[in-house]
Amino acid sequence: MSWHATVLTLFPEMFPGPLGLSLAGRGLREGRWRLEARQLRDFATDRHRSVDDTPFGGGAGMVLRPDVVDAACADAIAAGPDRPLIYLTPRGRLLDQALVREIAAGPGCILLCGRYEGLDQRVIEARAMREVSVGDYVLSGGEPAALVLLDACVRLLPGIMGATASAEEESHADGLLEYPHYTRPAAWQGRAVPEVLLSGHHAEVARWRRAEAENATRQRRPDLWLRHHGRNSDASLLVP
Ligand code: 6GU
Repeated sequence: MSWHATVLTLFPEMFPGPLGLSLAGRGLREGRWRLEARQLRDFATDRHRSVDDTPFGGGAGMVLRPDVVDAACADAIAAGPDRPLIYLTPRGRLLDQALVREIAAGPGCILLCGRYEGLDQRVIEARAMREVSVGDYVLSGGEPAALVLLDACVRLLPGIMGATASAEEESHADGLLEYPHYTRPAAWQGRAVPEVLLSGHHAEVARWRRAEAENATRQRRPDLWLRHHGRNSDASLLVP
């Protein structure tokens, strides 16, 4: 059985979207992973097919009904059990490469995309949903976040990256930002490629790249740098 993603959404037309192209799209057509987008409205029970209602306590916007969402969850769980049920919300834990690895290593996932002001808290608790955010900014719905999470997972699945260098050689895999890249021409608009890259000295190239990755991480992402050092060095090296 291949890695199986079910997306619960009011906009199933957004899927597979960009995941139907490039490496993920090829993987999908080759059956290396499976994607189902289910219309939440199909689980409404009234004749108006309503999925949302006004918030208790007042305020702007609408809230997704727990009964409708619960029925959609039950259906997805029946179609493929043992998958984590993830609610995409800016209130969630920030997605990082460690969580991506964990989800990619399992049987797949069920992704619930929020819209409107939110989702009734009781169904989040009743279904023990994991709440995940893709960053500290606000999207109009969880769908782009679901596409981000799926892209990050799918590229780690066996056979997706093919001959492309190992997925885990890249940015964030070792907790560092990537080193800068160069290709031909060797001189362009008066800018030269760093000498060491033309030298053919593989060990020196590797040393240069490592230093560039570390410098970029220290300067651009001190948060990542601290965590990287916590994991990779002894405490005395934390002193600058
Ligand atoms: Cl998962 N959803 C929405 N609506 N906005 C977000 C997000 C998710 N992650 C960051 N911003």
